[in-house]
Amino acid sequence: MPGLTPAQLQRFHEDGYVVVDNVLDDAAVDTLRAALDELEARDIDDASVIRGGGHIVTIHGLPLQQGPLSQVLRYRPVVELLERLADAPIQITGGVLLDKHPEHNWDIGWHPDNGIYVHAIPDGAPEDIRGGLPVYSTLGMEMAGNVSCRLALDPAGLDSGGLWVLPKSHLENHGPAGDAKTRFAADPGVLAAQAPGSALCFRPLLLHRTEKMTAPGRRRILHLQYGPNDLVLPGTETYHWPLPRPLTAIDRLS
Ligand SMILES: O=C(O)CCC(=O)C(=O)O
Repeated sequence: MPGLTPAQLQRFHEDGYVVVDNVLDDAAVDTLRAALDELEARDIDDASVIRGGGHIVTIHGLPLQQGPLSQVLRYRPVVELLERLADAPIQITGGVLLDKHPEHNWDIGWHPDNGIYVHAIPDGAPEDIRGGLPVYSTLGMEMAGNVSCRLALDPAGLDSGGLWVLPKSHLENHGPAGDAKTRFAADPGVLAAQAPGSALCFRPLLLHRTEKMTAPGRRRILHLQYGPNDLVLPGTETYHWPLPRPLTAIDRLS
């Protein structure tokens, strides 16, 4: 596994994010791109697969897919990196593909990812279904120990819709107030540029934003979500993904 240096680990803990290069080698990136091409070519009726501009734009519930698209969540180089960052045995809490391209382009202002796929929405919480899956938006620091991992299959940088982050903003949950977009509008933050095969790992409560891509091509990101295996949510449980808990690693994408 490409090493995570002590400086990178420290940066992750202090700033709430780190970019690690070459987590996936070229062969693994090609396998994942081919799996997406194959899924795109199939005419399937799946509420979690959202199409637009002739492409699959979003897949919610990657752990429910067959083959490499779900195996990548258990792929050893990814799992070993995530266990080091979480400093604990981990569970999968979600997985989404985001394919930004000129025909289906978007920008989003500052926000945290304080939502998590759950088995059932707790009593009194708003109904929130994404790609057919229930999501609970946490109000406190329940997700402080979680780690998201954005694996890039294409460049994700300045002109290709990369992610901008606000270092150290993960120390509180800015979600419930819902005003992060205007409150931090004057701060451009830091671009966490990615090369194909790299992983941008960050605390989901870290404020992040994205701009439209202006370059030609696509920006495919596998946004994998993990939490400590002993994560506790008020009045509910994490979604029951069909993967081992705590998560065990596999050595091949096939
Ligand atoms: O990938 C992007 O362009 C933005 C994604 C994002 O903001 C999110 O996943 O919360």
